Order: sequence, then C-alpha cells, then structure tokens
Amino acid sequence: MAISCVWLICFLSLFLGHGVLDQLEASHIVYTNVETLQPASPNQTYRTSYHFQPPKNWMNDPNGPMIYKGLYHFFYQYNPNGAAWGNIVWAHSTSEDLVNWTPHDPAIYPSQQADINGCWSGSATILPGEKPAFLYTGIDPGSQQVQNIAVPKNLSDPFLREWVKSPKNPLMAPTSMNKINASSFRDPTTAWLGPDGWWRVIIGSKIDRQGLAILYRSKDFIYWIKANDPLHSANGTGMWECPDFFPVSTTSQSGLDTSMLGLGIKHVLKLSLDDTKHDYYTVGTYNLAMDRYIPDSGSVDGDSGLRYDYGKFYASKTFYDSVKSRRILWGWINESLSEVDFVKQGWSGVQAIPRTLWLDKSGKQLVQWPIVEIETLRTNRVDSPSTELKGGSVLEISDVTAAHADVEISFGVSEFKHADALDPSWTNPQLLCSQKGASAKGGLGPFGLLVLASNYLEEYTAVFFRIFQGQNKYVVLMCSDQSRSSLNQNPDKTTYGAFLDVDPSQEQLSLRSLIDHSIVESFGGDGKVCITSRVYPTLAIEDGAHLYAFNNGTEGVTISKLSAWSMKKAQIS
Ligand code: DQQ
Repeated sequence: MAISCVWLICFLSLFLGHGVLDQLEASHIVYTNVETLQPASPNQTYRTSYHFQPPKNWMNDPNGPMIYKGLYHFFYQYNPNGAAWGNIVWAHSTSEDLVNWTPHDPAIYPSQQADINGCWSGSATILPGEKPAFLYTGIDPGSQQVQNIAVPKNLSDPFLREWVKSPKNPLMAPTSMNKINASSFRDPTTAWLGPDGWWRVIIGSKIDRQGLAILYRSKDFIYWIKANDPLHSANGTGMWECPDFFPVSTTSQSGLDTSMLGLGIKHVLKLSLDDTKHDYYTVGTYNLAMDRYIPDSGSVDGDSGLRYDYGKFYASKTFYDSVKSRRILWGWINESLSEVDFVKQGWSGVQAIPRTLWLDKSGKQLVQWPIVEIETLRTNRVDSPSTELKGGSVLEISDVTAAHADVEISFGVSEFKHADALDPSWTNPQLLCSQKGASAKGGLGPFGLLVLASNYLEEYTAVFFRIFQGQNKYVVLMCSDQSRSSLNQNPDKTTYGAFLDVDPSQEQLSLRSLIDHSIVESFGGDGKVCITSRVYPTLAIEDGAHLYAFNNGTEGVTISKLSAWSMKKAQIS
C-alpha cells in the first residue's frame, strides 16, 4: 500500500507537475495535484524531539508571535490538507515556556473577500489597553495581495482562540493611484507608535529588482495612509518578504518594546530575500522626523550582508517579551528534501528554537542564543576535563542520546604559526567552506564536532572552525559541512559558512549545537554566527547516531570546555 502510494505521488509530480492552479510567484506556486495528498504511512524517522512542528502537513513562516496575559502565542503558515504549500491558514499554539505547546484550532482562515484565496504572513501589535491585533496579508479574489486586520473575539480568553476580522478589510490595497505591485505587497510588520500619536507599519515589496519597505501611517489602526517614500529600499535585492523592524539597546542585552526610541537605541531592519531564501539584516538609525531608516556605514544591504543564520532559516520574525524584557526571534527551517520527498514523508518544515537576540558590544552585529527555557529539557549531563585534541584525532562524546542532544564545546589555540594564509580573494565564506570541507586538512583546523555521525563515519555533519592568517589578524571561518550527512543522494547537501568575528589569540572559540534527529542548529562565538542544517542520515538515526569532537588540522588544539546533555522530548503536538 505504502509503495503504491509513493509511486502514485512520484507519478503525479513528474507527469502532472504542470497542474498549476494559480501562478502567483516563484515561491508561491500552487500545485493542485499535491497540495492535498496524504501519504498512507507518513515517515516519522526524522521528526524532531524538541523543535516545534505540527503533527503532520506543511508549515512555513512564523506569524504574529506574542505574549498575552503571561502566555506565549505562536501562529504559523500551515496547510491543513497536505505536506506541500497551499490552502494557507494561520495555525495556532500556546505555551507557558516556549518549549511545550498546546495546539488550538487555526486562528485565521479564508473567510472574507479580502482573504478568500489565502491568509498569508503578518504580525501582532499590542494596542493600548493590552489589546492584540493582527495585520496580515490576504489574497483577494483577483489574486491581489492586500493587508487586513483581525482582533481577538474575547479578550478574557487567555488562549485567544477566536479571532474576528474587520468588515473594513482590506485596510491597505494596491490601486491605480498608489501604483503598488499587486503581486509583491505583503507581510506587514508589528506596528510602532511614534510620539506624534501615529502608528507606522512597513510592508515588503519591490519595483523591478529594487526591494522596498513600503511605509503606512494610521491614527486609529484602521484607516492607513501610504507614505510617499518607503522606510528603506535597496537596488538589486529583489522582493523583500517578511520585513521586521525593531529597536535594540546599545547598553544592555535587554529587549525593547517595538515603539521605543531615544538615546542608547539603534534599530535593526531584517528582510527575507525571496530570490535566495536568506534573512539578512542591517543595524542602523531610525530618523523619525523623516520616517527613514539609514543603515550604518559598513552594514550592507543584500545577500552579502549579515544574516541571522547562514544555513536554512527563513521568513523570521521577532517579538518583545514584556514579561522577561527580551526580544525573541522565531525562524522557519525550510526543507532540504525535494517536494516529491516531503510530500511522501507527510510533513514539511520545522521552526528553529526561539532565540533571544541583542546587539553585540561592537554595535555592529546581533548576537543570538537559544532561549534559556530550552535547558529544562537537558538531562544526563556529560562533562569532559580539559583535553588536548591532537591533529588528525577524533574523540567520541559518549553517554548522550546523540540523535537529540545539546552540546557546548570550547577550543583554545596557543600556537598560530601553522595557520594557513588567507588568500585575499577568499571573500565568500560559504564557498570557502565547500572548497575546504571537513576532510580537507589545514594547519589550524578544521576542528569542531561531528554530529549525527554513524559508527564508522560513513555519515556525519561536521560543524567546525578553521583559523587563517589574514593580513593583520587571524580570521576564523565557521562551517557546517553536510556533504557527508546522508548516504541518501536526494537531500540538498549544500555546505554553509560564515566568518566569525572573534580573535582566537584572545578568546576561546566556543560552539554550541542543538541536535534534533534531522536538525543541527549551531551557535559559534557565543552566538555571533548561527548555522542551521537540515539533514537526513540513514545510519545515524536514533541509537545509530554518535557524537564526536574532531581535529583534522596538523596542529593540536585544546578542548577547554565540553558539556553535553541528552535532550528530553518536549510536548508539542
Ligand atoms: N510566505 C507567505 C508570504 C511570505 C512568504 C506565504 C515567505 O506571506 O511572503 O505562505 O515565506
């Protein structure tokens, strides 16, 4: 039965793959033949123990995260009928700790002309009087993208199970007057309130290859007026999806309410690039008088700019946790399987562990760290005393459930004379990581972790550092090499990488990896670089998974700290 169903899916995808209902945009094609297919026996092998995912079907962007009456709410783009993108509603779960979740019925689903063809991404704003409101993108009968509002039906229900939409929807729409591109106008941010009493919100858009954050203003949150100029724009970036705009403190790691302005505050603008599926951000200044955002010099727009995560992490969104005074980031870990394979699997998409984020003391980049609550799942701690890891050696970290674990390791380097020289033309870290993967011996490195590794290393994902001698400083490269992650040829195995702004002659090189069956979420340099990989091992599953520290450089390094924990299962679905 399972075999015939698999065959049927492959047949339909291969031969009827052009059965496209509605050609919206490259990333939003509705394949009518697969959007409602349910496999006879969904594959549970790669489901996660503690990363958020629904029991089955397709999930993509995080939507409207917030805290209300002490309860965390999480909404997400969801297909209730199948494992491919389509039929999009806002699914809803709540949690007391951002770790264990209770599912509820979808909060928003097509029910009005203004969203009859889909309820796409949007954000929550907490209005005065502790009243949440969603602004979200609806797809109208003409497939135009418009912006709508929904509010809770009953504010005394802490679960906010029912939401009502305004009969005034859409509140913002493309017209012949405003010349907005009707198929590129989506994903409103959390709104912010200026001292002048006007609410502001931005919406992602483009004109040709120029990405735009279209600005609207409102006094009453219902009647919105488009500003003449966007809050920000950049040439050559393509469509800006899921913008996020928020203040960060220059003096503390605490988060700030989205409307905060003033001394000791900088702003961050994050954009999701539809063309490359990368979330990049800049750090800069918000000029309220002009309603313009100006990135700091050196903070670059586009694909070569800073990213929240250099692996699979997209359409992310932050919210301000007013109870714990922190800003929390949610992001969608998209698939490395092909559509045929994830439809066969019966589910697709996982959410990254929520991360607390703040401005680094350099003021030039953000730092991210998994929410502290995730540590409640840690069990059976294993520690190792300081150890020399000789060049060419592998050390097993045993007595942890290596398929679902949390590991923190730090490396000390005292001798740099064998560091390889950095060629000035090596400016693309991802390319460098793919050319110099875990098996390419260097002077200082590669050293790091082999996770989701099989007993004889037929399979592993390597998360590691290399240290180069740059012109006037040491340059640290961090990589997540998944080229050997699976004997299965099908999943995407792109190697990821980034340069890490840490001086290894002054500081230890720290690495933390959250391992969860098919996810490896890694934090280098105490959260300065994050890389998330989506892998599908065939041998390194459950008890067949192992965890190792390795050094494939010629020079030895010291493991100055090593702690690993087995991770308990969270209650999610
Ligand atoms: N996903 C939503 C859009 C958004 C895109 C549709 C980003 O609103 O632009 O599911 O992944």
